[in-house]
Amino acid sequence: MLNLKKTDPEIADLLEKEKQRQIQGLELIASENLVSKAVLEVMGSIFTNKYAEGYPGKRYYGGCEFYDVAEDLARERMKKLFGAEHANVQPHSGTQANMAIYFATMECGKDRMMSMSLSQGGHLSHGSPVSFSGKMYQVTQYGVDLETEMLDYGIVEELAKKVRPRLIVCGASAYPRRIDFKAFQEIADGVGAQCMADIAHIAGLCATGVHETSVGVVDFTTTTTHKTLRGPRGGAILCDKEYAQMVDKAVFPGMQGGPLMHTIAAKAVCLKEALQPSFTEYNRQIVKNAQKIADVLLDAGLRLVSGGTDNHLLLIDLSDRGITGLEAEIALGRAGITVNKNTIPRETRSPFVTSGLRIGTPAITTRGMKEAEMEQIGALIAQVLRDIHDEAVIRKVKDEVVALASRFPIYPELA
Ligand code: DSN
Repeated sequence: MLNLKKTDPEIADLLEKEKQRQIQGLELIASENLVSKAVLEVMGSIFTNKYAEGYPGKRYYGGCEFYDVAEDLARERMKKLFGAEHANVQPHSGTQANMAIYFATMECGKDRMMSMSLSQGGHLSHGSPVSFSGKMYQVTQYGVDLETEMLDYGIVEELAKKVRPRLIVCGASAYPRRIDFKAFQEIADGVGAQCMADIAHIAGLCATGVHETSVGVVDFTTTTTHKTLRGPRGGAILCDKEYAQMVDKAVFPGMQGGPLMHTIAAKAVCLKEALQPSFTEYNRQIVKNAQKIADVLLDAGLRLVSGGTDNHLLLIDLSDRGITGLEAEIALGRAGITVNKNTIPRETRSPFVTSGLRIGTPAITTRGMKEAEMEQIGALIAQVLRDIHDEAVIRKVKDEVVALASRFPIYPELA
């Protein structure tokens, strides 16, 4: 970073501090991961210098010959990884991938959609009133069954029959259980709707068969590339050939201008990594790790939403502990454990305060941690949550976190 240090010492200093935070801490935010050095290299490369509006072979700028190859590689690898007929790798983010499908399938200001509510596990871009999606479409939301805290497909079907939406969205940001994509498509078919699955959180699990895939099952699949797929921050869309043209048109020129070609090239790299057999083992371990932390927390007397997890994340319900998600997030953060506060079913607090904590294992699994380390991490979380004001415990946990993290370097040469 010699040039950066000379040009902008303030940013260089922040980068150094953030490097130390990542090296010394435990990243348990369910939507985050640690990319490979190869992905980092492409993200910081001269591919960032170019405009390439359009698609491979049909660009609105000259000089795109190498970008065409890079984007084709990303598309082909995406199709291969998911067994999809068509892939669009241009969306800048998961939200923009979702937006493209809304543009492709619904008339703005008129059409109805159905989706999971944010407070019960859905995503902001699935029709929350504060997002473009809630402002541009008529949205009806389903939640989980409040007893089981799991999806009840009968309730979703009843609602769909009443609402008669054009699009049913499934997929979630804070749902620890399996999602039955086939059931969602059948419900959509039954009411003449189309179905979109946002698999951003579980994309790696779906690609490797650790969770049933939505690709080839529902009409449209959207994802991010930076969560369990372990790539650069960005989005992508998968669908059958019959929808290829409408999806591509909705992304460009419908919703975006120039694609971020350094990101698309980095997507190609992460997808090549994801096509290796070790990626399946990695995703299996993510789930084993989440289940191990869940067991430790349950043994420590904490309540988990739905009682456990089938995927990469778990939600702790703190409502009987006399502390909020916000307070718990801050206390754990001071101990070097990064998590995020999260709403839970039957939430009574605001999304900025919350009664829950979301914990995920993709990043610590990337570091090579397994069940033994999960035992330790679960115990450390439980110790902090027992009394978030106990400074001696926070200091002791922080020391243990730093020691544990140092045994599993993220980029060994940076340590
Ligand atoms: N907001 C992200 C998450 O943390 O789940 C998803 O986009």
